[in-house]
Amino acid sequence: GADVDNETLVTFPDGFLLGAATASYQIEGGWDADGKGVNIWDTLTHERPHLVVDQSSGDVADDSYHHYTEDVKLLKDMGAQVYRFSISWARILPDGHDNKVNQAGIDYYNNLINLLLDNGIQPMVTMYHWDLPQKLQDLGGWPNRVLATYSENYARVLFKNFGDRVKLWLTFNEPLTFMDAYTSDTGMAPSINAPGIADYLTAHTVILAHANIYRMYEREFKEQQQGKIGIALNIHWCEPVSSGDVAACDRYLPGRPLEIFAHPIFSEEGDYPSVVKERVDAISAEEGFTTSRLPKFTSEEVNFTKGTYDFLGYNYYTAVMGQEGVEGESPSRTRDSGMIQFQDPNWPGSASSWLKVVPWGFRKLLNWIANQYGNPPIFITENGFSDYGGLNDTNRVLYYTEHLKEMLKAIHIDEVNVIGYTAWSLVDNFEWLRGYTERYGIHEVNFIDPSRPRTPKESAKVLTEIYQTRKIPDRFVD
Ligand code: PNW
Repeated sequence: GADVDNETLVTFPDGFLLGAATASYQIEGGWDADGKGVNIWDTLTHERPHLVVDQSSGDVADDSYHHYTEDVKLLKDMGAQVYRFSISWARILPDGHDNKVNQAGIDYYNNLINLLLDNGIQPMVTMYHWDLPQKLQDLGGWPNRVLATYSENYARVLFKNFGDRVKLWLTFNEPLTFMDAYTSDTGMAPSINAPGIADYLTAHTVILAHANIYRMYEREFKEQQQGKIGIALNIHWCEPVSSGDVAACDRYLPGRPLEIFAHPIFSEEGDYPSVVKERVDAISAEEGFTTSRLPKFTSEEVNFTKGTYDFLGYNYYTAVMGQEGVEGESPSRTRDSGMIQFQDPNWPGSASSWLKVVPWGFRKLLNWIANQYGNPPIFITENGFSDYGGLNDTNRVLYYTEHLKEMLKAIHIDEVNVIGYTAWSLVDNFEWLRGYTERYGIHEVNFIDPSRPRTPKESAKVLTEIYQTRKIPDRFVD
């Protein structure tokens, strides 16, 4: 590692971007306003409300559709340089297809983008953060490969309308999470139960869609617009239980989640990792499948997909322990991985059952990505902590300061190429199947008051200090 002084170690490099993140369905509301079409989260919350713990929905949420000027003010007051938000596909293309564009949707995002730029804040746009137009789900959703083409058509509408001003793009948010929306009928939208099959089909379509979008931008827009395109991936750090479990964690990292998406796009060979192909093909055969449950890329597709990135977006929240062994039903990705996972009971918790506080996992994972893929530029697109609400969010303050310190060690000591950071989330919002019970905001939102007032929590004040001084304050450094 590099030799660095204590002051540098807690300071953000020049040019490093700091900001906050949100997603359309979680904050916008206006679910049927001004010509927006129905998406799969509208359908789930309206038709199967029991799947959401408090039976709530994003119908109104933070009502950012009507209060976006307040969101921009919060960002401005914090000294944020970048705002990561997502575009609601069905607000732009109500039926999912590009034959019918909803001008009110275009106007909404134009107003938001222009206001951000007027305030010196760079927009970073996620094209897809889980709110698929229902009309495309009616065709089968992501397991249907035709969506790789429809996604490209949607992206073209975005580049045409916003690409003159938006220079940072993410094609997809956490495909690892939304492929699981096809593995259980009590899970996220569309909540379909086809584990070990529809999840792999989803991954395959999403990888091809990402590549289509990247190549289309290269052909039609890049020269003029000069933007950068990435994808926001997520994975928990996997800590081996013992030295005999290193291989199990290696299968978890490459075999299971992250590399399913990262290897075809970021590795030099391209394609799925061979450990994934071998295991899923072999286990499929053992289970009596004539065709492997893992779809195959042609060599043209491997070459077309390889290298379709300008940076890697990464969402870090937590870690797991991994051990050799088999768990999960047959067929399933869990079973395919040949690893048993659990979390150390000594790790501090949060309001979310899956989120334990493991800051050192962040540094280890950043190093793992850098080693695996030749140190690509990494943008931390999400990192955050949940509680049950309240302005005095001491545990969230600690979560942010500890994780930022680990990230700065990765940058300065390990020389990992991290280029930006957006905290999840700017505001309390609709936390998917946990409704409004788990809060991730650095600003509190009063969901009873129709004007949805926003109030800075202690964490917003500390992040403001950090963003303005561009260093971790002394009182958080030991
Ligand atoms: C991310 N898990 O989701 C999403 O990108 C956000 O929309 C979400 O609000 C945030 O993290 C907090 O949940 C995740 O179970 C959902 O491991 C679940 C998991 C991880 C990330």
